[in-house]
Amino acid sequence: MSALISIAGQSAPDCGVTRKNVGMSTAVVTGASSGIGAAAARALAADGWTVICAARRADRIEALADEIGGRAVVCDVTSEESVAGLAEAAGPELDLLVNNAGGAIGQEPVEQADLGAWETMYRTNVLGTARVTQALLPALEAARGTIVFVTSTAADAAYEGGAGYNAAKSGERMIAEAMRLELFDRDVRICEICPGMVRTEEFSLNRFGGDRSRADQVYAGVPEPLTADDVAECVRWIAGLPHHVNIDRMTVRPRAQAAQHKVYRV
Ligand code: 8X3
Repeated sequence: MSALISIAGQSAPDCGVTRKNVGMSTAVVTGASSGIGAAAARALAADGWTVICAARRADRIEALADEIGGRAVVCDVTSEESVAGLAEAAGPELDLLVNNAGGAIGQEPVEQADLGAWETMYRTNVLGTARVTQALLPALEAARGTIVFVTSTAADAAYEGGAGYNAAKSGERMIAEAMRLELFDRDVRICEICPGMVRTEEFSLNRFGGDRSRADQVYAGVPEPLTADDVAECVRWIAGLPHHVNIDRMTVRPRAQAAQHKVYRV
């Protein structure tokens, strides 16, 4: 007989899907020092995961790990040595990898773009993600694990000034897409969450070199941009699904963003 849950005083049958029992399961979240990464670490910990919080800023991830009962591993995804240390810390079995490290730098048209910034975006979003994934794959396979790639709607369509970031996020998406094919007969879920406009403490500030007013303009008048917690909820939901359920790609935008360029502002 199916269990009953109560919604606003009414009883409704549950959906019949049994979420994973995550007791004793371990997750690595990269880019966990702020924004979506930190929020994902909190959401997973609240669901019972032991979370290894990985990022460059030791003070931030140590505070987060203390708060959620997880572990902090200082890791720079652009460094082989650093990522090898993360793999060692994760151990021989790992249930979940959330590839979140990365970000955007600049928003100049191609004509004027700083190609050094493009290199940095490629090194973090694409090569960093590939490096971490390579290093942790044996442990993920040993545990029948899941990889969640946090990409962006910037991988869906180009926009003015977006080319460098569009290319980096598209590159990251292709890692997920290729791996899902390459591993079709191996027991690792390959999932992607593709967020649209998310207002976090640092994303736009980093993009515009610390220029607060430019960063604020991105969200000006938008009734409710997504928050890091909104995206973290998607991570948590995917991670807890039964292992045979693979969410290939989940696109999540604020209600006010009907498409990349079509944003309702008051
Ligand atoms: C962020 C989305 O629209 O700034 O990943 O490219 S956007």
